[in-house]
Amino acid sequence: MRRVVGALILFAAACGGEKAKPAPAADTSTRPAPTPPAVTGTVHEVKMELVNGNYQFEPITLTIKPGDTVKWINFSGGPHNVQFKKDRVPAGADAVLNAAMAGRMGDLTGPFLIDSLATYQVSFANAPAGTYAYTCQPHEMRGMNATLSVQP
Ligand SMILES: [Cu+2]
Repeated sequence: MRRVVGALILFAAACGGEKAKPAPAADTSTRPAPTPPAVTGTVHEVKMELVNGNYQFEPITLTIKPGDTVKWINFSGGPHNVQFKKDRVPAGADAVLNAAMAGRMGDLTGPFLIDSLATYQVSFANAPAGTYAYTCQPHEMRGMNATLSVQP
């Protein structure tokens, strides 16, 4: 048994480095884990990154189907977050988004992603079709803005 555990540790160490996933949170007693949002539909990844001095979402535009999930990844230059622009989302989207955004810091505002490769997922189940503009609060003035469209 001990040998097996040792092999697993070696394996984990060998795989360390980029894209290392955090170990499964077996210990939930030390801090309250936010309720993981339900993943629905296709998962679309959007990087949050700093490239050549530019803070950006990549891709900067994205088209998804109703019910898909968008997963933002703190790739570089964080902390980042996702804040939808209240006056630039479809009518009726506010309530759906606020319900779908775990750990919100405010209206339509996701938490800061601090750890490298930390992710934040939002399900667009029941979200109305249309274009959603969003920004990263820390870097809004640096032009870190993007849109996604929900198209049936
Ligand atoms: Cu940012």
